[in-house]
Amino acid sequence: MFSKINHLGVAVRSLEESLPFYRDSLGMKFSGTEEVTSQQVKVAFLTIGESKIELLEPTSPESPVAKFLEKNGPGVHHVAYEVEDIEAAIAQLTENGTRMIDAAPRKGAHGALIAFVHPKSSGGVLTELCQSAH
Ligand code: CMX
Repeated sequence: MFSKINHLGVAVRSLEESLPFYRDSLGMKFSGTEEVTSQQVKVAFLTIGESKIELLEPTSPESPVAKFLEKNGPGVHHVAYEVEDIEAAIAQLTENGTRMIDAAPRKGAHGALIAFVHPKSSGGVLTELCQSAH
């Protein structure tokens, strides 16, 4: 059901200030920015080999990422797993007693369908299910 890690999400105060470390110092490939209005974030994706990092900058003080930054400061925010069928993955996790933040998929960056598991149900790690657009 879970085929691989799709990306790691990193909360930042400013994409512009955070990009040079990943793009220039680590040499990751920067594939542009996108605003995800449903999540109140602006994201930048960087890739190295098959691995991706998603930098997340809040676009509103109500954004989950703004609240995270206020409490913890910048840092790793979530782990996203690739799933082939997100509805089936949500159904299976719910059946197993896992607490979902999203009972139904939402639209994420790059046209993917996403849904979050509550960190209280996943050992304190905010966990995202991600069904990539093909
Ligand atoms: N990782 C781990 N724990 C987290 C967390 C995170 N990223 N964000 C919040 N928590 C913890 C808090 O520390 C808190 O724990 P304690 O009760 O032990 O203090 C608990 O979750 C509840 O947090 P809260 O601040 O009281 O509640 P919030 O209103 O901030 O909601 C959460 C928390 C996880 C439900 C909310 O952030 C959410 O719905 N997240 C999913 C959506 C999201 O993060 N979107 C941004 C990324 C979008 C994208 O990738 O496109």
